[in-house]
Amino acid sequence: MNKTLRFMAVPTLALGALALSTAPAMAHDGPHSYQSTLAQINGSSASGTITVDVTGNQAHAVLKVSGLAQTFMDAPYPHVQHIHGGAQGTCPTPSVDANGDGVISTTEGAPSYGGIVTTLSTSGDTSPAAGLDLKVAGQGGSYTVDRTFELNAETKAALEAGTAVVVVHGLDPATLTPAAAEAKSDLVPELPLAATSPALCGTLAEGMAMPVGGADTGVAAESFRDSSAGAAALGAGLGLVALAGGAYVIRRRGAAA
Ligand SMILES: [Cu+2]
Repeated sequence: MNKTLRFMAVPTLALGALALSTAPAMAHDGPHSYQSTLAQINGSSASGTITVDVTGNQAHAVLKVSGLAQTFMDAPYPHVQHIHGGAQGTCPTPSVDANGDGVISTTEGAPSYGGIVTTLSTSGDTSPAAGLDLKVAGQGGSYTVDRTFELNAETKAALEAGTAVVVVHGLDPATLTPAAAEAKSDLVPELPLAATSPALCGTLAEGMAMPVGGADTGVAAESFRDSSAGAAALGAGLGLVALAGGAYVIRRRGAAA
């Protein structure tokens, strides 16, 4: 953990300076609402939704997930989770699994969704510096993270360009091949590959009430929405209810045993 923190300290300073230098350039600022229904990657059976409401440089994000890996070393599983941005604005497909281990690692997915621009932490720092801090990661299989924070320039630009992608990390090693379950993380060698690999992914697209801004990348964002967002939004509502019911049954059974 110490090693990680020290490693992250330098990019923080650099990003802070960048944010200061570019933030004033963005002035047009009515409220905007971005949403995504998160898709499963790497064989996860989770589901999730996120809304990010933006007014000026203020963001209000509500992330709801369920069905993620629940425990890690007898403790609630820490799911690091971020808004990535600045790349293609897409979620990676199995074709990017360069080393053929059956897992799309965070690094293998980066050409699709880019680097971390915001950490969807449970408290405190929401900058990329908190990206691998397990103490402020989502905890357990199902939870809601509701945060209001100052939007940095990179995240704002990614939202406006349609390249902002929400990624929730952390797989159940039992669902991977034995070799992949034993492999070390591509990000933090002290952690297993499963801990940092993506489980849920979704591109943030601007919601119905607001006109879509970006001319260049608006096409990609719109086609994503058309293909999945409408039907998925309806399906997710029903699916979340079903999942919540299932989790309750499992807990009751566990408690009785
Ligand atoms: Cu991430």
